[in-house]
Amino acid sequence: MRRIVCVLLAVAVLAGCGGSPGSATDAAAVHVHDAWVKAADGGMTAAFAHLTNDSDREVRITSAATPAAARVELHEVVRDGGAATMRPKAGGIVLPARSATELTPGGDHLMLMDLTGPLTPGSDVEITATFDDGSTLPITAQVRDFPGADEHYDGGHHG
Ligand SMILES: [Cu+2]
Repeated sequence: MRRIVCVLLAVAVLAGCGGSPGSATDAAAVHVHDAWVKAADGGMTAAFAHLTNDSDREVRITSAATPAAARVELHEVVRDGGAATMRPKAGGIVLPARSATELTPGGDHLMLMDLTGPLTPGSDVEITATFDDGSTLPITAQVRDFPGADEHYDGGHHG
């Protein structure tokens, strides 16, 4: 009898973890690879990474924060005419089920606004990404020299 109770308890504990290991929250479903930030003396810069969503559902990054910047915006790059312009991405960054998403120069990225200090190559920046369900994913991004990612920022202005 005691043995049966123990087994039932074990099952209850597993069920309490969501039943699907590693994807109980949106953040737990996502893995980060090769995260990096473009080196900058101040002002703004961008962070990039490879993100994989290993779950069977779409998840969405809705905000991000870092001690290295006053605030972080989620940006997309749009081409109007020849010029590439970046702007806040409406609704955040969507990571489709069972797929990889790249935050890359010329594409979606995390924009670090009003840096609190210079970001020098070789150092690390800790970024926290927050998902639609409120779960958070810590991202360690390595600072690198990079000559591109200089898209014009329209600052949300229109016209
Ligand atoms: Cu940007």
